Amino acid sequence: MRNIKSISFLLAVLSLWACQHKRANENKSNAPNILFIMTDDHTTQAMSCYGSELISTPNLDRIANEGMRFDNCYVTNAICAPSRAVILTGKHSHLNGVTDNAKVFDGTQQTYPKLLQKAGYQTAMIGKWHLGSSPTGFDYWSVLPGQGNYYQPEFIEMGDTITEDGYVTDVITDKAIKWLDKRDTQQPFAMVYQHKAPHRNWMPAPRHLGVFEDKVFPEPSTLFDNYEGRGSAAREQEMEIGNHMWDAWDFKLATQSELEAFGKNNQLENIKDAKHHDVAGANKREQDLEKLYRVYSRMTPEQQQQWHKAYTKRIKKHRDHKFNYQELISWKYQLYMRDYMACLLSLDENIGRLLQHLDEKGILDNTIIVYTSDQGFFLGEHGWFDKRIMYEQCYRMPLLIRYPQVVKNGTVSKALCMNLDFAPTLLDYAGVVIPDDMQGRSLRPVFEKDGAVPANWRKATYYHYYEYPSWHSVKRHYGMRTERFKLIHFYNDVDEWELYDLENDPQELNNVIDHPEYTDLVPNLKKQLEKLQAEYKDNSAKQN
Ligand code: SGN
Ligand code: CA
Repeated sequence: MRNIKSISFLLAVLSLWACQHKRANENKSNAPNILFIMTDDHTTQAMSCYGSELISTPNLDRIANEGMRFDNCYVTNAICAPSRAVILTGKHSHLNGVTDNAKVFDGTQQTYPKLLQKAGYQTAMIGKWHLGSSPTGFDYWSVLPGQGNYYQPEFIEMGDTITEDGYVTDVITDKAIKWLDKRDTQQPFAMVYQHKAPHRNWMPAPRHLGVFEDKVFPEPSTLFDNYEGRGSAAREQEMEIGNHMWDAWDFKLATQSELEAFGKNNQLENIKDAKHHDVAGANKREQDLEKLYRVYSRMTPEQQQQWHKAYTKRIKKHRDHKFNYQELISWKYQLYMRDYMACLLSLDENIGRLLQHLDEKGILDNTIIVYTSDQGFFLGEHGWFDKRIMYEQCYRMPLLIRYPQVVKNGTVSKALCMNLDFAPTLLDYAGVVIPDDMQGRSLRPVFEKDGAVPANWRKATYYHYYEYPSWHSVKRHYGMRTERFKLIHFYNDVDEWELYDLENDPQELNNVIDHPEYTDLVPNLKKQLEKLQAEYKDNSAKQN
């Protein structure tokens, strides 16, 4: 007995020594590892570390508590591909070429992963990419084609298309962990780990189907906004929960027999291809069912049963209850929230799983962990879903950074930041010279002041959105946000200015551009905006 005890003691000592020895050998350069986590359409209103009462996100909160939370980080162009291209290049859309989702990213241009790779980093890109061309600058890549699918997703892995069993958020994390375990531990790594969730049409993991069906989410105070006091852009958009969401696709209001009948009656070509059509008109229900059927048919029979079990109750209520117009909006808001939030549960779980893995490998603290989303999102504010318009909920990005060697834990910064700053920041800490043509700034001075705004920091962020006419009909606009004011110019088919005094009107309900008390201020702000355009070399509005 005694012998066994001393042998196990000896083994324990040996394995501890081996483990420490291995860690000491790891990553000989002092360069930190980089884990860049980005989700799609996740907004600060749905993160408990930003004060949300809609949902609890304990693993994201952990990154905030052990790092810095940025309260004023803004996107330069609030839509998927453009935001990703800005992050990779550190340059605004008009210079990197991806002004809207239809543009293809020119992968021959300079990106921060390429510069890291050149400096000896092992680089990987896993998950949602959405830039049209194949990833460049990565030793390993496995990306969703286009928007990707929630269930049994395809991946393009180093050029080959493969289909993986499972739920997309879990699969992306499995791939990330697998790559981390296989990499060469002598070199630092930079992993870009990007989720599809919680993008429309908000399909939760099988284990989270139905979890919020009995929950009532608090409504935002502007859910019934009538857009008075705003311009035509706010009135003419197509992103209202009440008018522009689809019963089957968005709210999952389709029965098992309806979906099965649809499958039997329609020989859909290439049924597993989740192509989305912009549809309207008399056969709207058919087209709505088709959209849902395409993603529903990807599920296993068991997953389909879980799906129906989860949605039966809401379908029945929707059919039996007589809603008036207002009640219908409130009801649809609840259905939207239930699925959006359920998608976040698997996201938070999986991010927790990845953090734990880094911890177990002993590399958590020498890894810079960034958490962000490609832009914010409307969760019923102004009656909307989606993004694109330069109002706070979608304009503001979540940004959490954990790197205990530099970033003091539990700190908060109000410094005005942009997604343009991510590349310079990561290069800076990797010890790589920041190229002069990158337009962002390293956040180093902010970290050095524990989040306080550095003396010579920028006074305004710059924005330019181009995708119009297109999905959701948000007009072209550019603008600027200072600590207190937001100035926006809608152009192309209109010529309208909006000014918001965020101190007096944080909900952006009153456009004060023509209010007498702001008359003196407006020309100065316009001048400041022109200066920003000159600084960023953006005269693209004049060409459109
Ligand atoms: C899809 C969605 C839109 C969404 C765009 C862009 N429609 O087209 O609602 O704005 O993606 O999103 S859907 O019916 O196909 O769900 S982005 O995040 O990729 O920019
Ligand atoms: Ca997005």
